Formats: sequence, structure tokens, C-alpha cells
Amino acid sequence: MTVDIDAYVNGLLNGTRRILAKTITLIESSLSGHQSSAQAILDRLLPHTGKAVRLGITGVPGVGKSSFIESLGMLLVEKGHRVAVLAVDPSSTRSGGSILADKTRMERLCADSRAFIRPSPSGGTLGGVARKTRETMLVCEAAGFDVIIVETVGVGQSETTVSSMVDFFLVLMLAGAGDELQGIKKGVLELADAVAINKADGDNVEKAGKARKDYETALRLLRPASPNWLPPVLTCSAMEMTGIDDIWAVVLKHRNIMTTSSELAQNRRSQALSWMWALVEEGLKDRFNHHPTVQQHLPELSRQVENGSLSPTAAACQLLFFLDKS
Ligand SMILES: Nc1nc2c(ncn2[C@@H]2O[C@H](COP(=O)(O)OP(=O)(O)OP(=O)(O)O)[C@@H](O)[C@H]2O)c(=O)[nH]1
Ligand SMILES: [Mg+2]
Repeated sequence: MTVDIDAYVNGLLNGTRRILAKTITLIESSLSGHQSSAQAILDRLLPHTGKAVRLGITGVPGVGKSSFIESLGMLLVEKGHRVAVLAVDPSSTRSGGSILADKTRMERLCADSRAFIRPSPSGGTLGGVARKTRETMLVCEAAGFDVIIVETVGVGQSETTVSSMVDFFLVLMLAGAGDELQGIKKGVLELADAVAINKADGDNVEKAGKARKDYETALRLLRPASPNWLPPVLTCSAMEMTGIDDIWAVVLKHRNIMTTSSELAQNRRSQALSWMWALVEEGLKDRFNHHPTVQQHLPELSRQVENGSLSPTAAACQLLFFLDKS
């Protein structure tokens, strides 16, 4: 298949949904021909990217991420925004079944032409999934989406990865779900630009208020990432659509402050550089693992290191030397 790059680029810049979906398919494809077409398209799109608000959302399964994104997304499209919802979920916990569940939780947003929802690319390492989502984010920006929401479930390193591709990272929590900080990794709070206690409705309102105070205390003990921003704690109900507007106001306030202090631009620059280094590392590892001479000698060298007849340093030197002789 030859890909007409010009047709893709023009279609995307005109916001043609069919082309958007086809481009993401190229990005997600493992065929090298598709990959190089995707890269050629991305290069051309780059000048048209970067204007969106990039918002990351995390929280344990069942906290209400999908419901929250439905409520926030509808509020935003009604304000005139165009919203793309992407996901980073390298685990296999959420295959076909729950994408369906998401369709029922995000029914209105799914059906709205001002929104675009794309489930997590499936399969592969976190690095691979993240690369595809980042590139998809850029394509969505070029296609005119001005708010990009990237969702992730709180497993493994995926929160750190998502926080490194967004401008604002929102952590959703529940009130009184057992032990106070829900056994959440403290690391997640360190990434948060705001915490929202969801399901603050019905009998739960009081508990949510208390949890809010607890999290405020917990956050005060952490050193903030920016001297200009103390992550606030809010309460909301995705179901009753309360508190959602306030959260969006916080996102915009953060953006104003970060723009004025130039931290937004600085942050994006360092994100781009770390992305480059992540790709270099991944590429080097890949090249190493697939190098025929390395493959040929690796078992014997490993054996020698294991039985102590060769030092790890000497073995590593030899293996890396093979790379130069490609
Ligand atoms: N009372 C109440 N229930 C809510 C609220 N938000 C979500 N729920 C319910 O909580 C359950 C889980 O909501 P989801 O939106 O699917 O949660 P999620 O975080 O996307 O879950 P995963 O996709 O499994 O990670 C559903 O039964 C929702 O109806 C809320 O604000 N209040
Ligand atoms: Mg969900």
C-alpha cells in the first residue's frame, strides 16, 4: 500500500475524522512501511501541534474516570471546545469488554461529533503504548482538537509516563475507601497538579469533605513541583455533574500561571527531550537484541559470566563491541 502523504496531511488539517482514524491506524501499525508513512505525516503536522490543553487523568479502577471524562467532556464541548480522549493502558486487564463498558459510561461523548474517543493502543510495552499515544495526541492537535484528555489506570509506571506527556495531571480519589490514603503509592500524589475526590454525592458528601482535608494535609508534606503552584484538593460528582466546572477552572488557572512563568513552555521542552532519550534507549536496546553477532555470542558469554570465568565488565565490552561491527 502506498500512502498519499499530502492527502493525509490535508485531510487532517481539515479535521476529517476518517483520515484521523486512518492516521492513528498507521501510527499503531507495526509494519515498517506504515511506520515510515506515519513519521512522514507527523513531520509535516508538527508545526500545527502544541496548542491544546493536555490533561492527564488517573485513578484506581472504579473511581469514576470514564464517568468523569464523560461529564467534563460534555461540559467542554458545550463551551465550544473540541475534545479528544486517549488512553495509556499497557495491561491486558481491559480488553474488548471494558471498552464496551466505556462506551456506555461515555455514551453522550462517544456520540458527539465535537469529541473523539480512542481506546489505548493494545499490546506491547509501556514505552511502545506511550509512543503511540503521544503521536496520536499530536495528530489530534493538528486535526483541531484543543483539549486532549489522556486517561490511565493506576498500575505500574503508567502514571509517570502519562504525567510526562501532559500539562496538567489530575488524580481522582475516593473518600473513605478503607485505609486513609487507599494504599496509593505516595508517588502518585507527587505527580498530581490537583486531586479530586469523586462521588461526593448523596451520603458520601461529608466523607468526601473529610477526605479532602486529609489529602490537603498529605499534599502539604510534599515539595511542590513548581514554586508557583500548590496542588489543590477538590470534591466532585461525575454522576451529578457537580464540581466539574470548578476543576476545569483550576486547570485554566494553572495554565495561566504556568504560561506567565514560562514553565509551560519549559516543561514541554523537557518533555520533548526526555521523549527523544526514551526513544533512543528503546532503539538501542532493540538494535542490541536483534544484532546477529550479539545473538550468536550471548548464550556463551552469559554462561561464562555465570560460572565466573569472565567478568561482567569484559562480557559487556565484548557485546557492545559487536554493535560497532554491524
Ligand atoms: N455515586 C456516584 N457513582 C459514580 C460517580 N462516578 C462514577 N460512579 C459509578 O462508579 C462506577 C465506576 O465508574 P467508571 O466511570 O466506570 O470508573 P472508572 O474509573 O472508569 O473504572 P475503570 O474503567 O474500571 O478503571 C460506575 O458504576 C459509575 O456509575 C459519582 O460521581 N457518584
Ligand atoms: Mg473507565
